Amino acid sequence: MSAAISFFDDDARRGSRLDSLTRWVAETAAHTQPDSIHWCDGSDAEIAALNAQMAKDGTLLALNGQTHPRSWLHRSDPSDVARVEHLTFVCTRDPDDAGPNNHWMAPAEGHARMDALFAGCMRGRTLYVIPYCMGPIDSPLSRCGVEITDSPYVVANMRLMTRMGAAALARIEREGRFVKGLHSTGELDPDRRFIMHFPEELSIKSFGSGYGGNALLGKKCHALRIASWQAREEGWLAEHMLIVGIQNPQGQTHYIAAAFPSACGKTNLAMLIPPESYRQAGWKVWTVGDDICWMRPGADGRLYAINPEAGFFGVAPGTSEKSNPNALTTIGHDTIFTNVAVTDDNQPWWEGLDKRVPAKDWQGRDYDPANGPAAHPNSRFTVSARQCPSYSPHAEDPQGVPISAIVFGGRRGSLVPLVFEARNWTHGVLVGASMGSETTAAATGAVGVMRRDPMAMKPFCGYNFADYFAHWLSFDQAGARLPKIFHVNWFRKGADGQFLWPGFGENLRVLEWMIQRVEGTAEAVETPVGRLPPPGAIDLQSAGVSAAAAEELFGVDRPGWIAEFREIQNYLEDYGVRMPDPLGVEAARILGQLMD
Ligand code: OXD
Ligand code: MN
Repeated sequence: MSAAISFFDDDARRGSRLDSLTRWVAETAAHTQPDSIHWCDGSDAEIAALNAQMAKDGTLLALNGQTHPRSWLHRSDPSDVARVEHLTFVCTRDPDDAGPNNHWMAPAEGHARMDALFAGCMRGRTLYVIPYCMGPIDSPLSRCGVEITDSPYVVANMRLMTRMGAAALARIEREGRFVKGLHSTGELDPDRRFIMHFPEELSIKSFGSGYGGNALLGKKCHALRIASWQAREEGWLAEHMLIVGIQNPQGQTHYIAAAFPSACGKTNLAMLIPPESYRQAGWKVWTVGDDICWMRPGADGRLYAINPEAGFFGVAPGTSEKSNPNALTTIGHDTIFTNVAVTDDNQPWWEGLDKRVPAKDWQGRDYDPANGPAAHPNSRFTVSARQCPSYSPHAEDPQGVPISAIVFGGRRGSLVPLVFEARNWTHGVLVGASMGSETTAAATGAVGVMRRDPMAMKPFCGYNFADYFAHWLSFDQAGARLPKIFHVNWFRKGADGQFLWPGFGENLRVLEWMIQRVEGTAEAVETPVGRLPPPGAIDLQSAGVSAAAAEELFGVDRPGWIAEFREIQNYLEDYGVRMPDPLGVEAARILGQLMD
């Protein structure tokens, strides 16, 4: 399938708006020395040939074709299973533009380091050129990019995760502007691994990893880090949020955008199945996206959102008939599984799926519990969003869907109530900016450590958080009809270490209260930290929550919150003069009320 440098020979392309693309590809090829170049058109024939090649060389292992038609297992290098935040850099001329929330390197140094790694790295390999569009191909909110990679696994994943191929190339030709992403798996050596972003040049260089978040450059690198920069320049928001439509029995749908750190249930919430009584009453849930949301004010002052992705790169462990039946149906065919275990009849398996005992673990060893979990805790599935039974009929609307509510949520074992509403936009921005969460397996490093993860963007904001919060505040303008902002905590634990809230489908009870607040039909109780649902506003009994648990879930522990707000103040102050004053003023106001 390789060969074909024909694109360069095509005189029709010369002098077109693709000139800069063809020049970049030629320069990259001269530098990386691939054996051949392949321009991806996104066709069925192309992916069939690529899959056959990967099956032959062992990159992909065919799964049970009866139970999982056209699905594959990929086992990554055991040292390459998650995002590497300590090796991820934002390279801006002024270090303050990257901010204390990013690792920084001067652009010239970043390029020099990366260029040294890339020199000759594609010898013996094919260089793939992947033109892609983040967002519906005909949406004015979408943005295009081109990834150059030497990994066919990346090509196969990008085909599921983005609108990739001929149509994207045509849009790039029309617009002339695109994000440049250069990727090589290199030798998969953790000591020769870097993910560098150059937002001022709209470019990315990633070397030494084949893991999704490091290698599928359309996702975290483009759609969050570079896009957040582009969004500030152009007046929109690029966020680490799912988008879900909640249809009430009257047939009205409210769209909610919700930010949670990685591996905190975004996919589950995006595909929620209503509790039985809600289903009978006529509630429906529609999935627009499970990870990334691009939002822009529309002519009517509301925020309109698209999901820039075309697929799901979801965490497998914990996905089951109970937790997320929609996801299980979605991944029933045409799916790439990465680092899951397999059963003796070659079906994909992970912890939390069911009671079967796997035959091989994620490294292909005979399963032995002494070696740890059978599936890697950050094992993933990659699948087209169109296979999702709850995929919204409006998910591909070019103008996006109007957002009624924004939800921020962290993984907090204590203190933070199940839900509260922010008083206004500024308070809501503070709620997002001060979000804390316990770390998960989605990134390398310790798991379960509480850290500030503002708007769930700590690993993903491509510029200084202080400027980012100022950008968020700037949306509060005359004529704006902004969504209400809420905070949730599905992960609160009791003294016995057990979760107090059942989560999953039951979360709809909380979303219902939010929607009623948006519609002006539900009450709320004012507290210093925000507005809480009054007793009885959420049917906790039907969710199986005891009165004692309810008291904990909605309690406001003043000494605990005073300590929390002191920490928040210190956190904001760490950003120095760039931190917008309204957030400090709001935090001081709340602290004052807590101490009254
Ligand atoms: C992801 C992540 O892959 O956040 O979505 O790590
Ligand atoms: Mn994510």
